[in-house]
Amino acid sequence: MKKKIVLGSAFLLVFCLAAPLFGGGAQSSSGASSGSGASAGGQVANMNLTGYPIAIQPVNLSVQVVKRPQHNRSVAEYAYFIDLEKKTNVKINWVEWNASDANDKRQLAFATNQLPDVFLAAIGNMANYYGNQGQLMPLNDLIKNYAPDIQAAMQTYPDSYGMMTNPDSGKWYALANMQDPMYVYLSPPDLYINKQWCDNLGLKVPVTVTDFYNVLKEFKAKDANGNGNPNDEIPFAFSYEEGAPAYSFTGLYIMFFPFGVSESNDHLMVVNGKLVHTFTMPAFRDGVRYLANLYKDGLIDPESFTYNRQQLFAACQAKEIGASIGFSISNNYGPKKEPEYTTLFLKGPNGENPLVHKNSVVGGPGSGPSMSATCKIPEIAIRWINEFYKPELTAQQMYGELGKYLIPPAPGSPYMYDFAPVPPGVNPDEFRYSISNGLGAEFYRPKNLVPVPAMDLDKKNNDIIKDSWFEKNPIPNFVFTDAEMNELQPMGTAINTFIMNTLAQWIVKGTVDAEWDQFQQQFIKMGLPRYLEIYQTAYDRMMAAR
Ligand SMILES: [Ca+2]
Ligand SMILES: [Ca+2]
Repeated sequence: MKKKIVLGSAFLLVFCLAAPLFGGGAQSSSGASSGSGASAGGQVANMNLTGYPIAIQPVNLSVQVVKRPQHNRSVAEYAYFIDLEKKTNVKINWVEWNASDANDKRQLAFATNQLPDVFLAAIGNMANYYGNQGQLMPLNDLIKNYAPDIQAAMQTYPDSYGMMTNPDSGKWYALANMQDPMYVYLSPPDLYINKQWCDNLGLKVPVTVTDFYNVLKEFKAKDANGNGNPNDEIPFAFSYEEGAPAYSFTGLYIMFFPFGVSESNDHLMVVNGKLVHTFTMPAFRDGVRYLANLYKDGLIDPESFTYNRQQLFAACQAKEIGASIGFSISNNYGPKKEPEYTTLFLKGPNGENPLVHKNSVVGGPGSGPSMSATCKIPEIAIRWINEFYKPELTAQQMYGELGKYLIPPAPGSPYMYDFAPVPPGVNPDEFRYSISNGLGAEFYRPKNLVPVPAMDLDKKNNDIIKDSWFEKNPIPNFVFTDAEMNELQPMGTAINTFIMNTLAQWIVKGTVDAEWDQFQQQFIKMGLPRYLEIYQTAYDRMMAAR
């Protein structure tokens, strides 16, 4: 049984749009149409199976990308895309969507079936759904026949097969994001503390959650920053949610790790081979009690429950905040305060090792490029997408054309490319966005492509420290059938809203013990057993396919 997924107001517009939105397809520059295309004869005849140009007669392809606020020009203007067009004979009509409304535009495009030929940006976990509706092109044979570099990448990162394979049909409707583990943050955010304040008060840097509590109490009671005012220190701040019933990017969930709960936004752990919801675990309740204690004693900034990440960073830089959560100390505190802070790797109340959630290396369903079923030149399109799985193009589209930021490797360098020093006073990220589309299409980064960027080094080193504490059975990115997805989506939204609201209340009001049993009963009534059953079915299927 297939239920329609409601796409909001998009359906209302179905009948208003008749003309094709995207000028893709098989028109050659000489004006000759190459016909119905997708059949082997037409386009393969206009294509070199290897080498360049890809298309013998020039062809047009419409390609959607996401444009972020940092991108200061059209994708068409980047030097490596101008080169690519000359080299391949594939003229691109770029369809650039702003990150802020890309979701709405994508939903509208699928609702009206007015689709660009290629989605270079990830279309996300609806890929299998759209594929089952016949709106996306199955890629299995195209990749096997025409895309040797994509095939090689998949063999190097074999988890991609599980993420790409549609459980309903076995078809691949979208590629998966494949980045070598050397470039991926394996662990969630970190906890930072002002070591200077500890020194000022003659305190050791905390090791356990109990130490952390005691140090925050001292920060509050005393003049930790030494400015003569004992009352201007805010001991601890974070960002709880950001516009969704989920932990923010700089999430509080890491505070459950010392209690033996590898909490994440899936709220799932594998215990004896079975998935368990963290909000049902006594150890999770211990963590809530601890956080409620911090709140009761005035150690948590109440604004932590309303800050988004930018507001948290601004507060950390403008106010006197002793501890906070983030991905880099300089992001949170700015370069001026950065030297005062250090990263904490908190252990449990009695010195137990933490249990740290481990992020997946290969992205979930729909995390890589895909092709619409209306693409008239699929063989040429897949050869064009294949170019992004070569080091040369993937490096340039992340870091700009060769010779500016990205440079050939120094003799003896282990990397395929190195970085040039950025001009003095220029932020490396701003510099690279001026010459590349950067984040907009970051879906393939093989091992040793470039050195780990400087801004990621601390985080990567923290991952190494946490290595032995990672959960032994990490939660994968889940792949669902259409039927599972239709049942899960409304249930998941209701459950996540319920639990995230409840957790905030438990911390602020200290009511977790009074409400725990009633909460568990209500959780069951909301469908928790069925919810876990669907996840367990998907999990077992994925483990069996390994
Ligand atoms: Ca104080
Ligand atoms: Ca002070």
